[in-house]
Formats: sequence, C-alpha cells, structure tokens
Amino acid sequence: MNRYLISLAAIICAIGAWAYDGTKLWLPQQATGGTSPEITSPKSKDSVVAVAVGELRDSWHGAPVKMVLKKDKALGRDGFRIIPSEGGLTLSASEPSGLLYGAYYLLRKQDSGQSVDTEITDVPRYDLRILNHWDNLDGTIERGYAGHSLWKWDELPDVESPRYREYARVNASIGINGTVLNNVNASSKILSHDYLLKVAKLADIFRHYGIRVYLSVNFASPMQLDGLSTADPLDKGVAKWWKNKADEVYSLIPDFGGFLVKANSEGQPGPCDFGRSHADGANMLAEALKPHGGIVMWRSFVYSPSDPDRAKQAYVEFEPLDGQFAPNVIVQIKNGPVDFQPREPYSPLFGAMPATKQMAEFQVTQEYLGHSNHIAYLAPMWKEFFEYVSPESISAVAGVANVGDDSNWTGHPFAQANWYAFGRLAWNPDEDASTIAREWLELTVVEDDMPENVKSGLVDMMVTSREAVVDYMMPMGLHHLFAFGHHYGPEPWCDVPGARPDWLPKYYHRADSAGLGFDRTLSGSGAVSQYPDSLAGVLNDADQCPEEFLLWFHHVPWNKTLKSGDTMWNTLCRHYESGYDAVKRYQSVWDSAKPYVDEALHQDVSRRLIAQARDARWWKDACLLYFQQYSNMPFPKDVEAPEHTLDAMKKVNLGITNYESPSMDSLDAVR
Ligand code: GCV
Repeated sequence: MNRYLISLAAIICAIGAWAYDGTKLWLPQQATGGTSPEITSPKSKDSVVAVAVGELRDSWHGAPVKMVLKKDKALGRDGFRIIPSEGGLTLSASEPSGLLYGAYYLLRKQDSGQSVDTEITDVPRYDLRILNHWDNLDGTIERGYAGHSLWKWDELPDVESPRYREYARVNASIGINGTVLNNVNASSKILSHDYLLKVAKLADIFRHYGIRVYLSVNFASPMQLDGLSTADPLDKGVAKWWKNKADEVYSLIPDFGGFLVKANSEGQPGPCDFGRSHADGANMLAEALKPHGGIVMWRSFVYSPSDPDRAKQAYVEFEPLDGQFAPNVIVQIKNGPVDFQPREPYSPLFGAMPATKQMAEFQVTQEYLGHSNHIAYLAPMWKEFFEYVSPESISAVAGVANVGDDSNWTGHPFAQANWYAFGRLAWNPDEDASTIAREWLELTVVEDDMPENVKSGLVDMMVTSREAVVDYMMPMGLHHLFAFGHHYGPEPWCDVPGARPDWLPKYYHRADSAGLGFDRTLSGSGAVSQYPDSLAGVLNDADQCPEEFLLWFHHVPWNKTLKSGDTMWNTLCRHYESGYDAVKRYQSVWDSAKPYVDEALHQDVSRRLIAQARDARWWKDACLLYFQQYSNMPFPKDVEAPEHTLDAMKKVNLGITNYESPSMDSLDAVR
C-alpha cells in the first residue's frame, strides 16, 4: 500500500467513534490520541496561513505536509497544488487563501476515506463564491427556515458569538469566500456608523478564513439616513454622499467586498424612480467603490409591467443596457426567468449581454421546495442550469443562504447538504451531484459500518429528491401554484382580491377546458424568442419542447398525445403520483439506514419525511382535483385515487402569513 494512502481504518483508530452532531456540519473532527505528522508552515505572519496550519495540526493524520507560499500564475489567487513524494506532501499556493483551501481539501479527503496519492492542482472556476443572507436587522430572515439570524446585531460589536468563527470556518472549508450579511430588501440603517462598526467586527473575524464581507444597500439611503432630497444617481450631491460612505466603510473594513443592490423591484427604491436607468444607478455606486477595489452586484430581478409576460420582463429591461455597466459591476441574475421555482428554464438574460459581467444567483434556502420540512437536494437543479449556461460564460455565483441560528444551522439536517453542495459547485461547477452527495453523507450522517447498498440508497434518495418535489408540486413546466405569501402549500385556485395578477397561480397555469399551461410560443407571449435561435425553435414546437418545460412554454390540450404515447392529462397525473411514491420510498430507504445513523438524527429526519409524504399527497390531491375540473378526464388506473376532496383542500389554512414556515405541529393539525 502506498505509504500516503489514507486508510479509513487508521482514521477510525485515530479519531475514535463519534456521534453525529448537527452543530459540527462537515467540519474536520479533531484528533484524539495518535501521533501527529509534522506540518511545516511557510514563513508568513498572515492569519489565514495560521488557520490553515492549525487545521492540519489539529486534524490531519496522513503524511507530513510541507506548506509553501510561492507565486504561481496557474494557481490564481485561491488555487493550490499538492505533490506527494517519499518525504511527504507538498502543499503550495500563491496566496494564503490557497493554502487554506488546500488544507481543507486534504481533510475532506481524509474524513471521507479517500487517498491523496497523486499530484493534484485545484483552481476554483470563479474568484467570487458568495452567500447572500436575506437577514433583517431585527433578527428575522426573509424566507429563512432555520431559526433567526446568526448575526446578533444588538450584541455586536461587543459580544462575539462563537458561531461567527464557526460560520467562517464552515464556509472556507467548502471554498466560499464572500458573504452578503443582510437582506436585499435592505434597511438603510446598515450603512449607519453604528452598524458599520458591527459589520467591521464580523469582517475582522471572517478575514482569518479568507471571507470578505459585502452589504446589501438601499438605493434611497442618502435620503433615509441623511435627509438628502433625492437619491438620483446623476445628482452630484448623491454621488458625493455615496463616495463619502464608501470611504467610511473602507476606513473600518479595508477589505470590504462591495454592495449588492435590489433596485426598482418589489417596492424597493432605485434609479428608475428618478428617470434613470439601472446602469446609471449601478455605475454611480461603482464609481464610489472603485478607488477601494470594491464591486457592485446589481440584481436583474425586476418585473415592472414592461411586457404582459412576467417571464420576459427582466430581459426586456436589462438586455438593452448591455455594454453600459462599469467594469466593476456584475449583473446578478436568478437562475430562471421568474423566481426560484422548483423547475424553471434558465433565464434568457444569460448570454444575452456579452459586454456585461454576469453572475448567477441560486437559492439555497428552500422557499419553493418545502422549506426545511422536505428533503430536496438541489445540486441536480444547479447542474441542470449549467447544462444550458456554460460555466465559463459567467463571472461568479451567489447562493441565497439557508442558514440560521438553529443548532444544526439549516433546520432539516439534509438541508446542510445544499449549503455544502453550493460551495462545492461554486468552486467547480463540473463536480458531479451524486459524488458531492456521497461526500457530504460520509462527512456527516453515515457511520463507518454502513453497508454500501444502504449508503447508495441514501445517495440515490438525495439525488432524486429535487425531481420528486417537482413531480408532486408542479411537473412538466407548471410553476407558481403556491399559496399566496408563504409559498409552502398548493393553491392553484388562489385568488386574492387586489393582488398583482402575476403573484397568483392562475396567471401561470392558465387551466381552462382547452388545456393547461402558459403559451409563450411565438403566437403566445413570444418569450421563446428571448432564447438563442436554435433553442427557441425547439421550445416553440410543442412536439419538440422537452416535457419538463412543456407547460412553461405551451398551452397544451388535455388529450394531446405526448412522446410517451399517452395523453397530457394522464402524464400529468403520473408525475404527481411518481413524486408522492418517491417520498414513500424515501421513508423505507431512511428506515434501512436506522442501524447506521445516530438515533436522534434518525428520528428527526423520519418525522420530517412523514410530513413530506403527507405534503406530497396534499399537493397531488389539490392539484389533480383542481385541474380535473377542467380536463374532465378520469384518473389513470395506476394513479391512487385522491384521499381528500377539493373542498377540504381549499379549506386548509396553515395559519401562517408571509415568509413564515408551518411548524410540524401545525401541519399535523390541519392534515
Ligand atoms: C428578498 C421573491 C421572494 C422575496 C424575495 C425576492 C427577491 O419574490 O419571495 O421574499 O425578497 O424574491 O429575490 O428579491
């Protein structure tokens, strides 16, 4: 055996038995006993190097490691190289952060039982791998399902929660190097001096782990904080205000990353309020940040009624601005054209602005995929995005965080895997979703005696889980069938007097006696024409359009025969059934894992799976009974008859409002 082969047995001896503890996530377990190999650190006073050395000294059990800092263009800022030789491993990097990522790489390999016996060079695809927190200053989290915000603003800057350091460490261990601390629906207070001192305290902690801090800013801050009469980006006083504010920020946080902006969207102020364009607004902020090396991430999530089809609106507003943004502006685009639905085609803005830097925004928190009650492993969804949008065509990726102050950080224990997978894919979008799932399981949930067939059952459960959610919620391209406000349960019938039509399910599903789905063909809303010609032709033709997007792009007759040879109605029914069946199957898969996972963890996930199965049934019954009123067709024989009536489904009231998540007890009570 190669002397540097890291054997699982050795690790078990060194570490000893350990129980799953959700608080530790996938972090390296500290060694107890055994001899530690020599770790030679480079001559550097940099605190990031000190952290990297400390991690290896605390937890590494393999060959001696020599850490070397030397400029190597091929490694960029964050890349590293590991070369095994008779004397041990050499870990080299151009910058301290590269050594840190290399250290975590070694520990990940060790803790998941893999060897490091060949040379490897690992360079991240993106320089900017960033989490977006939608955390409010009052401690609540918009669309957060894992407790309150980690940031204890009332206590900062005096009190340093130990979780701040843990948070930075966890992110660094998966390659994340930036965090936007506050909600894009931003309070201008975050830019007040008092709050900047609090932000600076967090930045001081995160810096040791190579994490830069960014802030979401409210475009009307000059008016709200300092009483300026306008926030017009072309007004000299406004530009000066932002310049001074940027100077103040950098005087407190020299490595501050920059601003994230949601402007002229869902009631947020923006340059359009003053007759200016998004580019005018972004460039004015970019100018203020430029001397300090900061960037502006300007979101394209806008949907003013520039076109009757909401899916077209961001493109209509942004595509004409191509080439007008300053070099330190990146336009941040949600993966799909509407809003983080369980499945959307990619946003056609990607690739449509060749002279503009673009970044993808994914949602790690499960706003539309069962909150923290459902298993929905999202790596396959993000991989699907990269099948259409080449990773090279974008400059960075952001993920809306699913982290809160719950003891296990993410609510559902399996939701940790989404945080993990986001980091791993932001580093390398070519990684395989099931490899990441297996790695996460090995680092967290599974104990070492778990048989391979049980482990692969769990991997399969994770990898298929997002498709299962799509199937029982909104298959075949259906979207936004959610209850108004909380986005948890089904309400295809939902009608809220006075609400924007494009916040209501009927706007999207368009069910009638003729069929189902939104006609976005050339003879409908024309949204297909926003895609490149070769794809637009396929999407425009109901016989060629991939089935998973059929009802996104077409209004399809209920009895139309699809490629499978069956009618649209029967196919739809079977998707709902298949999603529900998958969750029942997950319950047995999880049962089979019982002897090999921690007992409390097993109980926790089992309880959530019971809720998920009930929710899947609820979705299936509600949607199929509702649509059947229009199809007037019977359920296929292989689809279980509904357990509920449509009237009963319409009466379900979770008693929660906007942004809240139902508790398990409230779910038990209503279903
Ligand atoms: C932060 C959706 C969500 C909102 C969110 C918004 C956005 O509309 O429901 O909670 O607001 O997206 O991404 O800005």
